[in-house]
Amino acid sequence: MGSAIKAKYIWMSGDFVPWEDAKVHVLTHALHYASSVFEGIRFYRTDKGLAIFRLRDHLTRLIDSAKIYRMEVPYSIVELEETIKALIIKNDLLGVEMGYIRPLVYRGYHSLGVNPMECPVEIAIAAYEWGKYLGDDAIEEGVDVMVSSWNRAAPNTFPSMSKSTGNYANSQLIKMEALVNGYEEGIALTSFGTVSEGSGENIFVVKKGVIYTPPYEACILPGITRDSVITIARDSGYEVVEKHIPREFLYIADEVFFTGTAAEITPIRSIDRIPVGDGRRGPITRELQSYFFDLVKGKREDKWGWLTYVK
Ligand code: PPE
Repeated sequence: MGSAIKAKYIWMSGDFVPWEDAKVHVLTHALHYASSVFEGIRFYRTDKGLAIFRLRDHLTRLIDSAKIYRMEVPYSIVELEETIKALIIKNDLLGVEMGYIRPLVYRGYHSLGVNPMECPVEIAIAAYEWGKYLGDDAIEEGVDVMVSSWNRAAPNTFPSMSKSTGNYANSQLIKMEALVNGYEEGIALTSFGTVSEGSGENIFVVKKGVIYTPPYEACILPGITRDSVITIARDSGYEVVEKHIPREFLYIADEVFFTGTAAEITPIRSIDRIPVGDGRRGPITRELQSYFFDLVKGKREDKWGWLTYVK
């Protein structure tokens, strides 16, 4: 078991609260009914100081996620941006290699019962040092994954375009099943049997030089890393196609990889014990990784204005 995450402060609806005091009442609505939405954002060390990756896009998605659940975030994007920068500085994170920001918008304590609308909308933001997601070697060596026996939620059930905590009950089933069976991660299918995404990652498949990824209608989270990789791949001259992917296409692919804020770009080296390609990270995956890591670490021109410097 890894050590618990920790930093100095957590920002809670306007105050910087010492880490160990950042608590909620046990009758907080979100704890009972998953009435909360969140974000995961990474920041990296660059030569020009710490840079947060696509901060504005993540905060926009946070507000959109909340809107779907009729929650109004009581702060503007600009206020949240400034708060996050201040939190990173207060937490003494300016010198770290990389870290993670976790904003959470949730229905707080007032009354119980399914109706959330009487409960106040609260917001908390954590920021802490954080390394790799799927193991230290995963970025180079790739991970072994299984196709989950759990599907992603069907359309018009749990909206996948909202990064709602409720969706992560399903993610936990996918993740636990994979781990207890000796895999690092699971790939979930849609209720129609096509490829959807990992428990916490989008998925890309490379075949004959063309890059495929499932569309929004495959009940995926509209990943910001996914969008970054599509943009980077097209900029590198690749054809990227968003279309439904049959399960068996995974087994005959040349390369498969996950994308996500936490997972970054992680190669998949086997699926259900069938090697992907020759069972190692492929050349296109490697090329996109190096473009992506150079960009987030400020070693490449920030063409699309994706970096927000903390200072
Ligand atoms: N799909 C799911 C289900 C998902 O949770 C994530 C992010 C993505 C796709 C990729 O989205 P993006 O980060 O915008 O590229 N998962 C977040 C939480 C992971 C966790 O274990 O918690 C993350 O990567 O921060």
